[in-house]
Amino acid sequence: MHTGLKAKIRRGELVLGTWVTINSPDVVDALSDLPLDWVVIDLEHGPLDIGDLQNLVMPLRGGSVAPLARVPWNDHVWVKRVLDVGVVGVVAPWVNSREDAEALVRYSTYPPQGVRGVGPRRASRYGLKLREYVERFEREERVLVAQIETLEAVWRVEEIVSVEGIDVAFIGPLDLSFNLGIPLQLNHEKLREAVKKVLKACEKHDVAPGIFAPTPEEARARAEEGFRFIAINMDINALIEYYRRALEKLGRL
Ligand code: 3PY
Ligand code: MG
Repeated sequence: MHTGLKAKIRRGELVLGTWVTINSPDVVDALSDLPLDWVVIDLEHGPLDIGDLQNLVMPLRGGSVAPLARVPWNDHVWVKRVLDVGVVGVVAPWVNSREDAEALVRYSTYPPQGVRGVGPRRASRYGLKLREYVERFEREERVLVAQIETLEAVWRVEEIVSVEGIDVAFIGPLDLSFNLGIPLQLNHEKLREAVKKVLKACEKHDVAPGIFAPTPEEARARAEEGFRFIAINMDINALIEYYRRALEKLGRL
């Protein structure tokens, strides 16, 4: 899959995407006509499993929207399985240290440098493009996103972003707010301090800073702050928010 996402990130471009949690290819198919750079299909929270992931990435084949998967955990087996389905990137939750970041890189790298088993089923077009895939993927396509969402990750963010192979450090505001002891207080000073620290480390090590932004206004403000990999909301939240507002206007709420 030649999506060009890694090249855009390397050039320092702003890349916009969204989170997919609804188990229907229609959603991804509809999103594929929009000028999004990526979608993350979320296997951490919500009901999606590995077979669902494969069905959801199929409509993106040959298009310009790069499919990424968030794994349930930074885990060897999960990383291997999602890559074999044909995503170009992996988002790993709770990457808290240099060791966690190095593990993510190793899980997504073929031996002898890494420990990814060789069997890129759909990723290699069922073997038809095996040689091309194994030769190009890590260098030209693979996007590794380390989520920064704990106190430890913020302390150690410099170590995390200095690991070769990490392309994006992505703040998970919800988890981070809980882990900072300020649950759901997304405007709290402590969260703002953490955000600044992540931005600074990313700039120093030339890694793209990423964050989740629930509204377009917030996405714009985050881009102005320096974020380069921004999730503009999530499918199910966008849907619910639309109906909530509509029902409010119609006097039902
Ligand atoms: C979080 O907010 O914790 C996330 O992982 C996603 O943004
Ligand atoms: Mg999270």
